[in-house]
Amino acid sequence: MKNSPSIGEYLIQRLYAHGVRHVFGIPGDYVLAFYDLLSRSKLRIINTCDEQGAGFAADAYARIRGLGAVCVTYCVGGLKVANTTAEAFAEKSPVVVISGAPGMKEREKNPLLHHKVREFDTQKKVFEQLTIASAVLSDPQTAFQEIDRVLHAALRFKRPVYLELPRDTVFLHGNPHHKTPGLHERSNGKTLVAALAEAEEMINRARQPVILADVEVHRFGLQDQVLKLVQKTRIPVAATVMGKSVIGEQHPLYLGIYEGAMGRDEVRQYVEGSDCVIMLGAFMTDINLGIYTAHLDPARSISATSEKLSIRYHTYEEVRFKDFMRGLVGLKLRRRSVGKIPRPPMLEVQRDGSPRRGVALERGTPNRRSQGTWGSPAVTVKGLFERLNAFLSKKTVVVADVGDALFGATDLFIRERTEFLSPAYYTSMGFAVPAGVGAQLANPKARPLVLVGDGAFQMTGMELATVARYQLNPIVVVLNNRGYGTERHMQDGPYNDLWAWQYYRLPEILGAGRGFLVRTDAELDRALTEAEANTESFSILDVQLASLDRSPALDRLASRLAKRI
Ligand SMILES: Cc1ncc(C[n+]2csc(CCOP(=O)(O)OP(=O)(O)O)c2C)c(N)n1
Ligand SMILES: [Mg+2]
Repeated sequence: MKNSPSIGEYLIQRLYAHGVRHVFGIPGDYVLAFYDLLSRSKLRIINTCDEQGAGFAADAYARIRGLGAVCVTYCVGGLKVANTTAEAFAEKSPVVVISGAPGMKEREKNPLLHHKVREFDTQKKVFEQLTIASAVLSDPQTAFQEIDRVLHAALRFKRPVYLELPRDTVFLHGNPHHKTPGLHERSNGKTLVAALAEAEEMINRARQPVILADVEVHRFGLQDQVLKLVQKTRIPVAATVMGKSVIGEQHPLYLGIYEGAMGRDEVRQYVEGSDCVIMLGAFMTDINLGIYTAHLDPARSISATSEKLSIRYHTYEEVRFKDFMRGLVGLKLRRRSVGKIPRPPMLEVQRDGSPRRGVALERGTPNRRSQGTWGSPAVTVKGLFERLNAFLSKKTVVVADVGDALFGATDLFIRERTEFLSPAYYTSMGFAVPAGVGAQLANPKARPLVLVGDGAFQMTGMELATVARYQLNPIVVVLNNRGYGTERHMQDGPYNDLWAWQYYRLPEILGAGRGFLVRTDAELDRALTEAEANTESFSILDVQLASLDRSPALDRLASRLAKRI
């Protein structure tokens, strides 16, 4: 079978064909052979400090480019990406987990080899639970087919997959007669027509239709279709937290984020008062729906996802999400004259921080505007987000970690579509710094604005070393409230305290980057201006906040969660 590529080569070829250009990970002896192949291929290896960092980076990369890859050694590396793979599964991100493993010949007589947990297939069994498809590439006869099957599943379902490469099969040649199948899947034509007819009738009859755009619009690259639908019909559009930024948030028909009773009241009333909610790619999670406080009546809804299409109480089988979306845009839909829609109060903070008109981040904890060291008021969470909002540009991709970084960021106005990344549903801390690495490599034109709490930063913030190594230039804002602030508002105790790092001094250790200590509004303005000008390296802003200060959005959430514990 010499004329065919080796199993390792074929895997690399297929990843490249699907748009992957970088593979994140850390080598180990079980995967060294494949690393050698990778290093001689068109794919670039990105070495992170820790496998979890590689997993989060690959997840962010996959969200932007449509497929990402992480490559690790057996168990000690593989099990470290179990959490990031779980996140990719829960939030629909197509990450290919490639793990090295003991060779098939080494497995005979079940010896105790290093890194083995219980059985040789223990890691594979773990990943079966965390992925949509998996395979051990142990047989050269079927390996190519298995690679195609597994990658197809990642692309079809936008979920992670697992490929295990025993170290003695990497260089074996696969089936020379193998033909890579296309990815095409068709809708059932008649069902599609019937579904579109029902949708047309329902939308045209509706008094106040509204579009609710969610995560799958992003994952399936259907942002243009949603925009066309909105432009053509002038039906207002809201997004969920998971779908945040699928439509540019400055669009005149954009209502804001719908999060049930957790979000802004005007948006909730508009969506829940609608007699036809067109839910596109909607993923009904508790955070998305404001801890199940949302009231969406199926009798008044159209819901299309990659897995299911329902209109009122009817379910249509075999209709692809993409076909339905394209069909919707092509329908004869009534063009609405836009009445009064509850536009989000626009933030009009000038880049220099003044004058402020119509500031939107309403409510929140009363501003304790204590005087900072040099007469400028101390920074508050609310003030921080107002300034960040004015700071965003078309090139910014906002990457928000769990905690007030995420809650505060939901109220930001993202200029362009699809420029907001966050683990808003699975909510694993430690995402943002490594995700910033993945995001910038996936789209080198974008500059990540990484928003991260001090607790989350202590988990994976040292991936700034990876940032330095690959000469990336994110602006990292550490919301330093000396503890697990989000939890303090639900139930406080010494377990929510953190050791106070001097985050702004990390550039000294890393030998790269610029650090800023930020205590006042004036220091914040100066730091943001200088960070923006510093395109040569990363910048880290250590923003010191009062430990109980919080964003208006967290205010809304905390009061709801507190009632549930
Ligand atoms: C990996 C992980 N561990 C624990 C939690 C539970 N948790 C949710 S928010 C939070 C505190 C976050 O602290 P920090 O990053 O400092 O952000 P802050 O809430 O202070 O803004 C914790 C511990 C989690 N979501 N993820
Ligand atoms: Mg904190």
